[in-house]
Amino acid sequence: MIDLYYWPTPNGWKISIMLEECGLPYRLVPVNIGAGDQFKPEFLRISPNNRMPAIVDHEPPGGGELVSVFESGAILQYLAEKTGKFLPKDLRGRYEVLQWLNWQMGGLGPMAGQAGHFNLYAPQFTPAEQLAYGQQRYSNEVNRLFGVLNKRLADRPFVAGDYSVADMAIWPWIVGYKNFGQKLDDFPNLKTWFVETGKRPASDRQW
Ligand SMILES: N[C@@H](CCC(=O)N[C@@H](CS)C(=O)NCC(=O)O)C(=O)O
Repeated sequence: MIDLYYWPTPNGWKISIMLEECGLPYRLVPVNIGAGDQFKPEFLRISPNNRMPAIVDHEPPGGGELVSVFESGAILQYLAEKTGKFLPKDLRGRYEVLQWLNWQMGGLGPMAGQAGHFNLYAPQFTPAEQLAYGQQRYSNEVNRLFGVLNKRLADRPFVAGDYSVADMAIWPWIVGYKNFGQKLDDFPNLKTWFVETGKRPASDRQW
């Protein structure tokens, strides 16, 4: 059994999607980040960066003590290694996927998160004239990243080889594209991939 420390956000969805795709039994442990659950000492013991998602695996490969993992990219990699699914075993295929997983972790996720902050959240508290720079900076960067992904998807159905943890990491960060100041019609290859990936049953299971 795996405990999934979870709240319904793009980073949380990545892991619920992977668990569903793998058919692994799991138990949801809600971490209400609006109520401050991420700062509770028992959660910080698992996730010292006070961010969800995190997992605790009660049956780790090879047995032994429980394994806990935080950071969604590391969790996806752990689950892929545990199950042998959605991450190729050969060197070239593996790094093809891992580079795009890391592209999401280091680029798309943080930049889209900031774009969402300036476009959606900050206007509730901050005068509009103070927000334009941040809104433009991060929306432009998301626009660039969407362009990179669109180009990548010009001649392939998935981001790297077969459907993989790279697709699972990226897809939830396209869902809120309007909040990031983007129009999917500007990125036709990305749009096709987004719509098709959204039809997978696991993409629907966002608790
Ligand atoms: N790089 C981390 C980011 C996780 C993250 O930012 N989680 C947010 C929700 S999407 C969170 O827990 N926020 C709580 C807070 O800001 O205190 C990952 O991918 O796991």
